[in-house]
Amino acid sequence: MEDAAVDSLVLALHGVEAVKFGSFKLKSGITSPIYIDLRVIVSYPALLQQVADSVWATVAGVEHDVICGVPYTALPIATAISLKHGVPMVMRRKEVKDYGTKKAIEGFFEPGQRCLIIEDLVTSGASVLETVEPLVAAGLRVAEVVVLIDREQGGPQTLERHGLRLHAALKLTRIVEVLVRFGKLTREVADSVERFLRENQTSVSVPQGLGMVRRLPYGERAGLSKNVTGRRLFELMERKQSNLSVAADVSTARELLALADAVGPDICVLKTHVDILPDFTSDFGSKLREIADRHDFLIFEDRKFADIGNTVTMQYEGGVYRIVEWADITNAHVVPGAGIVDGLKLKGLPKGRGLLLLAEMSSKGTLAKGEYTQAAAKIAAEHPEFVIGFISTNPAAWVGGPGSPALIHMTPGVQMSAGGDSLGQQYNTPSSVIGERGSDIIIVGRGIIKAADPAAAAKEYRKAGWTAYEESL
Ligand code: 5BU
Repeated sequence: MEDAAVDSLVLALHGVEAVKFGSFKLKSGITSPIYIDLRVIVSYPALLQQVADSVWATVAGVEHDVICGVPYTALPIATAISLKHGVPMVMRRKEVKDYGTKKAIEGFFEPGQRCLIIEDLVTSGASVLETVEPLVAAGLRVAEVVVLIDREQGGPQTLERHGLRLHAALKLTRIVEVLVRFGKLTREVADSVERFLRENQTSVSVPQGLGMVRRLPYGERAGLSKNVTGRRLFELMERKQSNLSVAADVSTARELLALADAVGPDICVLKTHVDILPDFTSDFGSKLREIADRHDFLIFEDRKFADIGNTVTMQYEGGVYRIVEWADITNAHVVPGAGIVDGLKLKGLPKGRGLLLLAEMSSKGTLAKGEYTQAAAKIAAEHPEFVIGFISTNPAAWVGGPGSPALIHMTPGVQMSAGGDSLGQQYNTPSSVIGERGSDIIIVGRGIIKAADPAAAAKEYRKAGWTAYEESL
């Protein structure tokens, strides 16, 4: 927005006391030097139009198919935009808590359409998240939010962690600056507002009751999976009381087979990178299978396919490794689009194999976040017969939560204490991964294989992972 437009809007909002200064007791009990209440703008049609125009100008160029105002104050703003610019609107019913059984969204839309969220004021971002959740559950894609005023108390950061970008027409500090400049506010009050903002930052990492599906026991989830390997995995986790996967990144096939035998009793999945083994031979698969069957675990080749459908069919089945012959599970990036799943499915499904999609990665600076993660979740939901779940790092923070309980979340980057390595790996603890981040399986590599006694370390990780699971039920 141009400076003059900002000045005029701020003065108009101040003129109708939508923005007030003094000493106000908030719902939370905290005393705030500023009070913003935008409900009053419906009484001033010219101001409502000015607000709607400013909000609209803030998202010029942001693509969307429908808009949705966060009830109630933003509804007239969204309506004004809809009427002036001919954009269809949907409405979220605030009263319907259980959107599984009742209609939560009013208006016509097609699943997969992009919905732009319109809000009047963002403090923590919690109200926006409450509106986004049922929209996503109804099949809309949501990645962009526009707000008239960002109170600059942590809202944008929280929304970003949920894959949402916040565009703000006005920021609170800018409002204060304009009012000081026009002599409406003393420097002293302005300073107290700035201090208040600094000292009252919010953080909504996992909002209570939002995005979190009640965690069902692994055993119950077995019946929900539409894939044999997915079902087997849940069943064996329950039977064996283990949600531990060991990343067997040792230097030779010989060492790998010995490690599999040593940690076998404590794991649900052994994860391999066969392309690092100099002594790989064509009987590797059958040898590993024998150990897996004896100790009751599944084999996951962490191949991270990333090519077009036609190429991955050949890479999955052919070459030296013949992955589809011996690996129960493999994984794929979604960067090529859904065709990669169709390609792998062609070879894997007849053998009852399962696929994990890389929705997030554990490495620093990963680009697999936000809209990309949401796209992976959507592709998984569209292929339930073959996709058994995700590689993810914080599914509890996903828009709409970890998704269907039929899908499993496996998380790498796990050690007993948080930290990282010198090449960008980032570690979280078993209790954080399972208890707070909503994942189902911990994947542990160096924490176990570099331990003096890997078998003993596996037992410890198994206990930590399982205890965190039981506590989260
Ligand atoms: P570590 O030694 O616990 O850091 O090993 C982690 C393993 O998980 C290793 O085999 C990685 O290739 C693998 N991994 C990962 O660390 N992060 C990811 O996002 C994905 C796989 Br996908």
